[in-house]
Amino acid sequence: MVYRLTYFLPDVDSEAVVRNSFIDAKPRQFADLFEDIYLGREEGLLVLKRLSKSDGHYFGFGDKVGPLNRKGRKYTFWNTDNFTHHPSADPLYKSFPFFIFVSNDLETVYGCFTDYPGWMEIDIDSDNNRLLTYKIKGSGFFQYIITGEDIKDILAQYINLTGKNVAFPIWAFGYQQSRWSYFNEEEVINVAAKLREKRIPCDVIYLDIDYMEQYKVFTWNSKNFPHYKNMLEKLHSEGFKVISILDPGVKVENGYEIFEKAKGKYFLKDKNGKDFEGAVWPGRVRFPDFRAAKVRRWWSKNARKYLEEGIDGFWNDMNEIAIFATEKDLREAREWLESASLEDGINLASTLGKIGEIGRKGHGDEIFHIDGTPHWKVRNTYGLNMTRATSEMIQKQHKKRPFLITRSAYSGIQRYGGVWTGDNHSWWEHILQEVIRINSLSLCGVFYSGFDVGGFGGDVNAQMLIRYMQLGLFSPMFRNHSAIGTKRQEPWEFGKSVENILRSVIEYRYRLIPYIYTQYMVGLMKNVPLVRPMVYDFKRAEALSIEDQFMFGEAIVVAPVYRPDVQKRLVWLPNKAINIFDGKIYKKGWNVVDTPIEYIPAFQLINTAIPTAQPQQFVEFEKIDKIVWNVFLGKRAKTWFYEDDGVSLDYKKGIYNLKKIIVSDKYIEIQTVKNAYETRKRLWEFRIIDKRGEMKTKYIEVGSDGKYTIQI
Ligand code: MIG
Repeated sequence: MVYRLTYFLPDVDSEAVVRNSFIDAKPRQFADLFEDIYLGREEGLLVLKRLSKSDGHYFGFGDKVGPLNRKGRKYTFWNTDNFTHHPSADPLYKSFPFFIFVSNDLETVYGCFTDYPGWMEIDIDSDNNRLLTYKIKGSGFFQYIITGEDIKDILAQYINLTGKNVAFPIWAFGYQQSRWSYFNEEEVINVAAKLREKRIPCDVIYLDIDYMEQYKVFTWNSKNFPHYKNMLEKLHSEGFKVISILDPGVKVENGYEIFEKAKGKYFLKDKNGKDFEGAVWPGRVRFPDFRAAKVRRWWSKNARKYLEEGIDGFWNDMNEIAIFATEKDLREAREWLESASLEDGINLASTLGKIGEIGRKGHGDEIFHIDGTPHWKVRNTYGLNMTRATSEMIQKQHKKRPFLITRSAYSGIQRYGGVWTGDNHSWWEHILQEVIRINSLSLCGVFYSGFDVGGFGGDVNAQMLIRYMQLGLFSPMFRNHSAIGTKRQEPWEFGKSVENILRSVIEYRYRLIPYIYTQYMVGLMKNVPLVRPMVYDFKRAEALSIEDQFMFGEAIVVAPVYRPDVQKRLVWLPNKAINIFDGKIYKKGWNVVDTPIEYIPAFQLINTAIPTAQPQQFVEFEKIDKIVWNVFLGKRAKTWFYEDDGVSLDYKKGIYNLKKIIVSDKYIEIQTVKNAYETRKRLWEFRIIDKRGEMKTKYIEVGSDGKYTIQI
């Protein structure tokens, strides 16, 4: 059940909640969970709750860094371009003020979504006193308390409240190559050619800010991309998709069409009602007010031209909003420096520090939306509404699945697109950190997420790149991306032997495409994320406190390597399992496993079946003519096989093909549950491995429809 608590009527709507699937309630109804012990209205609103029952774990909060269990710390929700993700960096790019509490005895579970799009702080018992503190700058908020069976149930209800994930196209599950920047069309084409020549599978190539003329949004740099249409055509003919970056800041320049059209009409305002100005890449810019529907329509019309010319999707960057400085900031900074002297000592340090912080302060008080709403009340939804603009256009007008990722987001973003975690680093520590972040994003309803594989900032080395890539294989979005000025990290950058390892890592991803796509699409229908913490599937004490392993779909336990030169690592298995790379069988419970450089520990649980295919150079599902099922069998395995056109929104109308597969020690049964999408006939090979590691092989031809049974 979803209950809504009202802590004074809010004067802004985040638009995160799309369904009235809740019941209005009073805090005292939750006496078994918590008790409201204080409500204060000093400089905003402060609510204190004392936990009634037991101690426990708190999961969620999206892209926040730190441990998977969010307990013992205070978090700020105020979307910020915060690019050094040290262990306590906060606030970050996104705001997902949703957590799921699980008591240590696993008996009590509930979700808590505090829906407020302005500045907010949530303190999860940092005093170790069973206290939860919610503080907003603003007059009121709604809080949704979700009760239910378990994490799965709570998450499904949260998604029911905030909206279903829109499906990504199937090619979004292929490997993706990016760099800030591939500077001109030759470079883009060379990277693409090299991938094909070296037979390193890849589906997507990215264009970063340098494809634009002076960083002007909706332009092409005519010197470096004079024949961009030919470039796009060539890339498409070789099976690549191309994603270009969109930054919200529109350059102030007379005669620049986008600017001319929007000035005085579509931009955020300053306190005098003039268009607000700041500095980002292009220099002086103004920012579209994406909260207004007319602005979203104008923006998406421009984006549409890009799509018509052959761009396949967008990554929405700098939309926290990131602002390097305003005129006022510069004036102030000059004054500070003017009056500074060496004698200031500590004050000099803080003056310089203050100047360094200008880009992160958010300018909430200085910006106003077209309808008069101060920016600080709705800031956290800016990136969401920017993404919504293009997403609604692509879904409604093109009737296609949007490929849209965004750096800044708020709860509900899953209706419009996915996210990446922003500017991580080539640091060992960030491998584990990204595991935690994508798992936490899943628990906030975002099923398509990714991180810069290899690390964005800093120089990666061979071993770290391998470990990063091996984790990327098991994340929803598998994209290698790095920053300007850092060591290059395309798969061939570290010599032949590393290239060979990385090729086989990427090939393994393509082997898994039938599994990944089925798990993702069936997951979408059932509101089950592709990537999830162990405790999501296994309600056991061990699982509750594991943050360095996770489930990739229903069958695979992934145990990344996140330190250099590791020889072995500890893995907890909820059941007997087989290493998917080397076939070694492990017992249920704690195991010490080898970590050779060629692969990270990943295990198929007993009584599961994984459909695989021969790796392709890019995803072409309809061309797959054989499915190899890897079955690790105790008594009985049951699973699904899903297929559709991979790109349209028809799946929402039920236009797909779904088969139910049961493998037991006596027979295999395949049943077509839905045949609304016609599939080709394929050979299905079942490789059934039993507990002792012995394998039996069976073949069946499977068509679009029908029921198939064979004896073993
Ligand atoms: O602050 O467009 O997160 O992926 O390469 C730098 C340049 C701006 C930040 C993005 C990153 C992108 C970069 N951008």
